[in-house]
Amino acid sequence: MDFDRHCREESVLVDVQEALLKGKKEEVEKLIDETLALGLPAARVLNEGLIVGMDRLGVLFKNGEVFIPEVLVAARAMNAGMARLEPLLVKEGIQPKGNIVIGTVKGDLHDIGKNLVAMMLKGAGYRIIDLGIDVSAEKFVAAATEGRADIVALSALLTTTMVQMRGIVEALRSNGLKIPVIIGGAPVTRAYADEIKAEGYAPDAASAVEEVGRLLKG
Ligand code: B1M
Repeated sequence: MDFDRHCREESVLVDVQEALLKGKKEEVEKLIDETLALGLPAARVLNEGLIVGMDRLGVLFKNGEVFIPEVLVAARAMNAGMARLEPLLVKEGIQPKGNIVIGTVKGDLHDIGKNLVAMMLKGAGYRIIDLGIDVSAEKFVAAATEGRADIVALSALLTTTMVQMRGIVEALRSNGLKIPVIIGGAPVTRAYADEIKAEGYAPDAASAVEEVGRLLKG
């Protein structure tokens, strides 16, 4: 009996990863409930189930083996799993890896890419303060201050709105906030990030997770 239970404890975490990769939201929820019924700590379920699953998905996405629809569906499943674990994680006193304020810049209504980035970062263990779309420099400054941001993340999809990023970096600095800024979105490049003195740039959601990790280490 104990042996069977031990085997299930090991395999259920792999099942969580697989269900996440397939984007099966209800299956993820059911498996998370099973892990908790087995008495696994929520932090272990998060780290060895959901986060490993998201890491695997990130690699597949980067290599072009899965595409945006699969990532969105998996991200939804991950959010459902996280919602199940969240109250227990708080009880277990697990600290998020850092606070990230994210938003799409003023004048820009595109949010699919920004949401993907936010979901991947959440999956990697960061606390996300999502300001949504059409966000002014003032709102970024206020949220970064109130949310004790470790990173400010800016998304833009239009050549006409990416120019807002410069003003946001300047507004943060002129308010004394030396928080690293990461930028991204289809028209955005590393050269542009360098030009406006944003510390980070990522071309896609999986790279954004790597870049944030690099910025927080540095
Ligand atoms: Co619009 N749109 N759109 N649009 N739209 C584009 C961006 C466009 C390229 C289409 C085209 O003409 N070929 C074009 C921009 C041209 C340009 O400026 N160079 C365009 C235009 C012109 C417009 C309008 C002006 C159209 C009009 O009204 N005349 C208008 C502007 C509205 C506004 O924002 N003020 C408009 C409106 C819309 C919709 C509202 C209809 C809708 C948005 C719905 C929504 O987001 N909820 C829409 C859509 C869907 C698109 C396309 C078709 C798809 C964008 C998308 O979601 N891609 C787009 C054409 C295209 O890209 N093929 C287009 C999928 C998404 C996962 O990718 O957002 O690039 P993406 O995110 C990626 C990376 O960029 C990166 O990671 C993500 C995942 O890998 N990334 C980051 C994004 N943010 C990041 C942040 C990071 C790091 C990485 O760090 C913080």
